[in-house]
Amino acid sequence: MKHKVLSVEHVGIAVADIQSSNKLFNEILGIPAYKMEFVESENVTTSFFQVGKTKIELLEANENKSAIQKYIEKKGEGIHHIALLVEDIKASMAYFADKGFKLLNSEPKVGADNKWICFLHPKETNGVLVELCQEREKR
Ligand code: CMX
Repeated sequence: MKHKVLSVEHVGIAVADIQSSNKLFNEILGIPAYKMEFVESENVTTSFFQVGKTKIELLEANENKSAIQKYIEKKGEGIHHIALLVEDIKASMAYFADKGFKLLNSEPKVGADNKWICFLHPKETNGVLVELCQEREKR
């Protein structure tokens, strides 16, 4: 398999209070979140809104160790990452490793919404944290 991006799967937004942000994004998008989920591997609570073929993910930190807590302390609330749905996450990880990109995990890890995920360091991607993701049942 080769590295192939299928779509922008979601845009992740760091928020301080997910309950009030759920209400806000319900107003903005005209639809409620279709799910809320605690992601153990990342220490975050997430909610997802389906907007056409893509999604918006809200992320609230569960404890100080969380990447989201650190991000909000440093930069405030806002767009945290862009997730690309790839055909084969291992092939995409090999592709980026081969090109010298810094992968933030050496193996795909379990992320929110039933995905395998891997991040690329934002310092090498124009300051944008890029998440690669793949549906778990397709692996
Ligand atoms: N987008 C853009 N830049 C970011 C960033 C983000 N989301 N998070 C951190 N940075 C910047 C920092 O501000 C810092 O910039 P400066 O050097 O200019 O100050 C730089 O990246 C490096 O920061 P760092 O101190 O080396 O590293 P951090 O401890 O802040 O960690 C990162 C940054 C990206 C390595 C870490 O947040 C990480 O591993 N992220 C992947 C996991 C994750 O984000 N999980 C939460 C979401 C999970 C989900 O979707 O469910």
